[in-house]
Amino acid sequence: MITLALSKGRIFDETLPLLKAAGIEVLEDPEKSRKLILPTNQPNVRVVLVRASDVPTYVEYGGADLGVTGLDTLIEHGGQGLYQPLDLNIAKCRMSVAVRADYDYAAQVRTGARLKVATKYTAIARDFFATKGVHVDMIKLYGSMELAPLTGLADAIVDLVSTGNTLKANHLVEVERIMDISSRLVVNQAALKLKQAPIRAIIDAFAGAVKKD
Ligand code: PRT
Ligand code: MG
Repeated sequence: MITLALSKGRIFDETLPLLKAAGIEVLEDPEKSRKLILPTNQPNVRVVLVRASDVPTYVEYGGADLGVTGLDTLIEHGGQGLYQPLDLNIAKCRMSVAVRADYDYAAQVRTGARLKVATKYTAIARDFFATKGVHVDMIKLYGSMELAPLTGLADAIVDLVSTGNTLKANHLVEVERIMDISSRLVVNQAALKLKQAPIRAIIDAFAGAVKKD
C-alpha cells in the first residue's frame, strides 16, 4: 500500500492533476465526505487528509509514504529526514513582511529600532530579521496575522501573500518579500527504499506533469 498525505483545499485541488498524470484518481470528494482516508482507483494507493502543518510529520514518521506540503510549512517543520525530490510549482505565493500603511518601516529599520513581529512562521521570520541585523520580539500566532498590527499587538507581520487582497482589505502594505513559496513533494526515506518501484513511478509521473512558469 502507498499512502499519500494531502491537506484539504488548495493543495488537494492542485495535486489532483498531478495524480491524474500518475494514473491515480481519488474516488471521493474531501469537501463532501467526512472520511479521512480516501480510496483511489488504484487499489494499492490511498490518500490521507491531514492538517497542512501536519503533512511533514506524517511523512517523516511513516504515517504516510509521500506528501505534498508548502515550502513555508516544510521550513518551519525542518526538512531533515525527508527526501524532497520535486518542486511541484503549485499553491504558489510569497512570504512577506507587512505593516500598517501609516507605519514607517524603513525609518524603524534604519534607526535600529526593535520590532514586534507577529507570525505563524517564527523560524523563517527569525532567520530573515537576523540576516538583516534587525532585533525583533517574536509573537507566535496561529492565524489572522493581519489583525496584529491593527490592534497594536505587533509592528509588523510575516505572512503568506498571494493576490495581496487580504493585506489591502486590512490597510496593510507589503514592505519586504522574504521568499517565493510553492508546494513540494516529500517522501519518507525508508519507504523510498522499501517501496522503490511504485514510489519512483509516482515521482516520475509528477515530474513529467509539473508546469513550468
Ligand atoms: O488552514 P489551515 O490552518 O488548516 O492550514 P494552512 O493555512 O497551512 O493550509 P492552507 O490549505 O490554507 O494552505 C496550504 C499551503 O498553501 C500553505 O502552506 C502555502 O504554502 C500555500 N498557499 C498559497 C497559501 C496561500 N497561497 C495563501 N494565500 N496559504 C495561505 N494563504 C493565505 C495567507 O496566509 C493569507 O491569509 O491567504 C491569505 C492571503 O491571500 P491573498 O490572496 O489575499 O494575498
Ligand atoms: Mg489556511
